[in-house]
Amino acid sequence: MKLSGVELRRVRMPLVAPFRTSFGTQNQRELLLLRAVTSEGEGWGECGAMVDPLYSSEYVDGVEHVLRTFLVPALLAADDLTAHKVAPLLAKFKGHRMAKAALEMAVLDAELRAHGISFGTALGSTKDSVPCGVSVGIMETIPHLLDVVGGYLDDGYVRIKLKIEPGWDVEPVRAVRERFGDDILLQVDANTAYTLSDVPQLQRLDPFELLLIEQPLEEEDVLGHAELAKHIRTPICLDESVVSARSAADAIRLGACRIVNIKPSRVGGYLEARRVHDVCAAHGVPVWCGGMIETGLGRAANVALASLPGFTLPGDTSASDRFYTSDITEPFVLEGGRLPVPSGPGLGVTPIPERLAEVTTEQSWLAS
Ligand code: OSB
Ligand code: MG
Repeated sequence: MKLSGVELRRVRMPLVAPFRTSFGTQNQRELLLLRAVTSEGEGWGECGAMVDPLYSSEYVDGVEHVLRTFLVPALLAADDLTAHKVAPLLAKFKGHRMAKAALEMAVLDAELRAHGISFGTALGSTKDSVPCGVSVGIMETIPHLLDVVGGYLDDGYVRIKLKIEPGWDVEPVRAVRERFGDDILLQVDANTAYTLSDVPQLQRLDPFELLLIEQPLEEEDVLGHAELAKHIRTPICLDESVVSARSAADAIRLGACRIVNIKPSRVGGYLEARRVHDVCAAHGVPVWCGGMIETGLGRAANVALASLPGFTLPGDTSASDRFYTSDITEPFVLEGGRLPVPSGPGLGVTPIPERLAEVTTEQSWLAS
């Protein structure tokens, strides 16, 4: 396969409600989409990066620059391109995993569409639908939080994840347990908002039988998580700290986590995400699929990944209407708490041209 060019599209989509995490509040999602045009046909990629480098060091303008200057030219120069060659061809450029992930996704989609194989089949899917959880932002008040959580439970979500930060942790968890009982699957995500001096406060979460606490400490503090694990009963799950299959293996070996959140964008793509899954499975470590407020394109690929056998916990693979009134693909709709794994070639979904045009704010074409 020969890459003829890549179309970069910056899109802006309003969110149904502001989404607040410990690192900031989002009112809209601005992201980069890629359309790879190859000798075998075209494919779509979506980049997980946000406008500001608050979740990780990558951000939309930076991604666009590194794609334009280094990553896309390196692939345009390759004569016999396959999705599995993307990471090796880009390996000399350090970091920029989200940019690399988006490019590999577009090439993989083109390749799979050309061969009539779905993402799920290519990655090793073992089921045709996946159970879904939902990530719930930090709210102004407890009553509002309870309304929102109640709404998601009515929708059928099988697992609730509460975003937490110092000052919004034990009380919201207690309130949700009191209102909805001990049987709901409940977990929390701190997005690095705590330090080891918060051990006493984090111990106060122990009685609530949470499934896990996600990324309490900073990204580089893997040893700190291993230390924290000795003092709290809630299982620690890493998100930001796991950037590759190797770092997942190291974190497990150090005792820093008992569960891993796999986000393909964070680890450099769907092929590395599968390797993270494999490493975790080999160690008996459950994984689940995280999210980056994806459009229907990224959501399709995430649902496919979440249908691999090691994904034994519900992911942040919520329906399109969790974030968007109107998606750019046919929307993903929750049925009995599950989403169907797309079975068509490649992603199995394609942007609806009029919808894509509506949300596109900038467009450019990169070719040699
Ligand atoms: O930490 O999982 C996270 C969204 C943006 C950045 C980081 C995170 C999140 C979420 C939402 O929690 C996940 C989703 O449903 O897309
Ligand atoms: Mg997280």
